[in-house]
Amino acid sequence: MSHYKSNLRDIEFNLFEVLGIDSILGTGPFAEVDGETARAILGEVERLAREDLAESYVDGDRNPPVFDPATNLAPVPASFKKSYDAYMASEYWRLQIPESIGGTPAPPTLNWALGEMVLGANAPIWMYAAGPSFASVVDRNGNERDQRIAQIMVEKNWGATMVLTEPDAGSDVGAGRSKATPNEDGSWNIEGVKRFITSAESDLQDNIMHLTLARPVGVEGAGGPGTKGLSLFLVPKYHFDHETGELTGERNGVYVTNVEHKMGIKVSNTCELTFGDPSVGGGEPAKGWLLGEVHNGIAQMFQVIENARMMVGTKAIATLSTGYLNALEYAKERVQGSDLSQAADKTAPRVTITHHPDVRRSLMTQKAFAEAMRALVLYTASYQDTVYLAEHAGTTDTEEAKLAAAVNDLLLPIVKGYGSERSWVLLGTESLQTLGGSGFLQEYPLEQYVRDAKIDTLYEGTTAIQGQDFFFRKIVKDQGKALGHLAGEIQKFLDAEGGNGRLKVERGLLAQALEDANAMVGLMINDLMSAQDEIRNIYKVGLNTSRLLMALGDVVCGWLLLRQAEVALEKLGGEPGKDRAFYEGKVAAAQFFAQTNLPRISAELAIAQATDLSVMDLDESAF
Ligand code: ST9
Ligand code: FAD
Repeated sequence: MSHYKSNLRDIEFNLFEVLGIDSILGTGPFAEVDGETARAILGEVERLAREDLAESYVDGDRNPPVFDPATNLAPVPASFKKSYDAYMASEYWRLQIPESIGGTPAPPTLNWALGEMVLGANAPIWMYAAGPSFASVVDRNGNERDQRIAQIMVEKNWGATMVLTEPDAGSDVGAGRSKATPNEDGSWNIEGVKRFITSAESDLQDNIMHLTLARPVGVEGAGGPGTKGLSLFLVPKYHFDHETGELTGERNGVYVTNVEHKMGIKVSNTCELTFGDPSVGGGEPAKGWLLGEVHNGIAQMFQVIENARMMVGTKAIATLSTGYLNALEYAKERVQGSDLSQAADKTAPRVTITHHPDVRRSLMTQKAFAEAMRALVLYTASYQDTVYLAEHAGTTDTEEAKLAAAVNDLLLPIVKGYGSERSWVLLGTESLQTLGGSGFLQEYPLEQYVRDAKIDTLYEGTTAIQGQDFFFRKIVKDQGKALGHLAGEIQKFLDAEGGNGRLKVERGLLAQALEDANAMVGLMINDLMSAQDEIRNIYKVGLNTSRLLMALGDVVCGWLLLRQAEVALEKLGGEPGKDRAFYEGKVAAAQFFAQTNLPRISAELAIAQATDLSVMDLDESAF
């Protein structure tokens, strides 16, 4: 039986009933994907995920790849290869890439909906299969040579990696020391050691393209300090003819020199990658080609990072959703104890644990967060749809397109930072907990979910980095434009009367939460301004960036659920038929989230208001 439990009904509710993506399907760039086709693809990917992809989830964990230092190889288990091959054979990965390199254009909303199911079933498949998506960044930023390389990467289904981190450069990417020296023939020699590189070795593909950040040396106008001095190089594992794509048979001097032993996602190889070390492999130089022949590495790499941050948030949320549905199934069958109202009667019949108030609280908490954060992912993707359509129409300069790009940017750290924190915590404290001691056993998928989801708060920028990105870049640097738009959307909802008066109390709670979150932003901006006179006040901001990220995540999620509840109430007012319970569940989740989470934001504001510098003043020895 599959570990993976999807929620296709809720995905379709988001896409078609709330976001109304039918209006953009079957026309313009999406001519080949109409509403009917999209629904068929969703159904097929759901089956694929539940059956073929989920099949190797456990085996990949119990029999992970083993690194062989003699050959520098780390093959994946056969079971995983079978799942990977099934995904590649399905060809659905083509929906994410441009036509010019072999893709079939589809809206990001549809792609992230599919992504949720693949990532929930077996996330490393999505990561190993990301070569074509990486190729789209090569295509977008490349010159003619690179655009041909991008096509080759897709034609040949090569793998690809994003290569930033070094032993002394994690969050601080700009501290990277790997260097690049130009050769006469236009290539560069890369030297250095990178750490923690995902998918840098496997036996799944004939070649791997490493998108590598390194600092040029001896080149005027390039290679300065920090992130801005980094350039992006295409460094293949094997050399190939840049026109035909045929492998030349020569090995490039970039070798995996270790594979990490990890807490989770063990089948996803996390590699130390050594460039141009004469003592490694055949001692060949590691040759790279400068992407687009421009020194703009960090900005180019951030195109990959933005996509990967969305991916990580979606992975976390997908795991929470399947975690919840596994917990729900267990709770409906597990008989334990009597109904609380009959607790005094020792002969009272035993009931399933879904009868216990605390289990109901826990299940509804899981449902509300899983559905809220799915809504968050797909709402964010709807801004990506707007950007995509503008790019296609050549109208990226319009106010609408610029705003959509900025709102997407604003929401990304919420998807990644808030999404991963809430998911990882709830998977442990609620989903696994629902199974009691059984949750701790490998017989059930929950313990693997918890281990596999922890990474989501760490890679692609830790939660602390997401909080800082959110406040300093997405709010302050943006001068509050995207945040103002989002707050305006929430205010519009508050001012409207939808929901037959049934959401009145919850509207009140949302209004208060929005006011508190706005006050928190105002407070932090004041602290930031005051730092111009008293620099240490910047610490007060730093003490609250993660808090703000989580608070605003709650506000947005609370709002998105209430918006859904309005749609559900309308449907319930008609003839919901077999969907009655589904819509009633939507309303209940929205009310529960508002009642149990939004009031906490007032307390978070009070904590932020009371922030002082005592933690910063304390001597390190007192910790
Ligand atoms: C990793 C991988 O962890 C884990 C899983 C891998 C799985 C891979 C497979 C799946 C991925 C598929 C992807 C396919 C791609 C498809 C694409 C399709 C189109 N937004 O603030 P400054 C830029 S990998 C955009 O001064 P510092 C910007 O250019 C490792 N750009 O920063 C800016 O210049 P300007 C992940 C941003 O103080 C410049 O950077 N590691 C953003 O120099 C400098 O900005 C991390 O994530 C942004 N949000 O450096 C590192 N932010 O201002 C985390 C910055 O002129 N650390 N830029 O525009 C950070 O993010 C740091 O804050 C820092 C600080 C490094 C940016
Ligand atoms: P550090 O940066 O040392 O952070 C340690 C702690 O300090 C964290 O809690 C952090 O939040 C905090 N901290 C650090 N700086 C600040 C600050 N300025 N303000 C506040 N708090 C701060 N990298 C790649 O390039 N490519 C990959 O494919 C890749 N895949 C990975 C896969 C796995 C399984 C893992 C574990 C990592 C991967 N990484 C990859 C690296 C990953 O992105 C980094 O681990 C991550 O960015 C954090 O860097 P670090 O581990 O060096 O932690």
